Amino acid sequence: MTWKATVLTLFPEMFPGPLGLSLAGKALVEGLWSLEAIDIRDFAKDKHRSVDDTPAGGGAGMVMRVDIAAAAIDAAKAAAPAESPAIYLSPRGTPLTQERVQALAKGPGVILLCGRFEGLDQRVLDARDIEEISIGDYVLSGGDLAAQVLMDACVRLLPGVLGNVGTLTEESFASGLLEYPHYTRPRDFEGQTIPDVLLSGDHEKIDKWRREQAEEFTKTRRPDLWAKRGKA
Ligand code: 58G
Repeated sequence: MTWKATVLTLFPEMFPGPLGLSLAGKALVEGLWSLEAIDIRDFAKDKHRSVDDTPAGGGAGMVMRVDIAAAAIDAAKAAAPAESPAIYLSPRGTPLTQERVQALAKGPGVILLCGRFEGLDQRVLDARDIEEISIGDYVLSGGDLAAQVLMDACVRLLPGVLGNVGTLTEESFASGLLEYPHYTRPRDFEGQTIPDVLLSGDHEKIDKWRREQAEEFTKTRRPDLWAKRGKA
């Protein structure tokens, strides 16, 4: 069974989008993963095919209806591999981490519910065992781009997609440090040269320099990561 992303969206034409290109796109064509975009509007009941309604308690904007979302989730669960977790992309969710991405990539796939409007009726999350995940502390106009970010992070880890070149990068992130800086030719760019140590051929010195650079970047840019390095 190949890893499958089952996406519930009001804009199925957004998929595969960028995931149809480059490494993910090649892997999709090769059958290393699969994607099914299901149109939430197909589960609307009235002749206008409406999926949203005004918020209880008043306020601006519209809310995605619980009955429509629940029917869409039920259809996705039937179309997805057994044990695929259902995820709602939301700024209120648990922050997505590389560790969670690794776990999702090892599983059978994901069901991704993409919200629009002001969000989803709360009751569907509780009624259908849906996990909430956030890709960062900002608000998007729809969950679709967040779903694509999550899928991209998973797909590049699937066997055969990136080969082994990803492994070291993953380990470096898993170790809790940011990546060291990279260089390639030319040796001199507008007076900025490649650090001599990288041209020395001394791999012990190079490893030490890279580790120091990674630590320095992490300390200054991500004190939160630096504070919990080595833990967990
Ligand atoms: C406030 C506004 C709450 C995921 C909109 C919920 C989805 C950010 C992320 C929403 C998203 C993220 C409707 C549009 C969810 C709904 C969606 N924004 N940070 N927007 O992962």
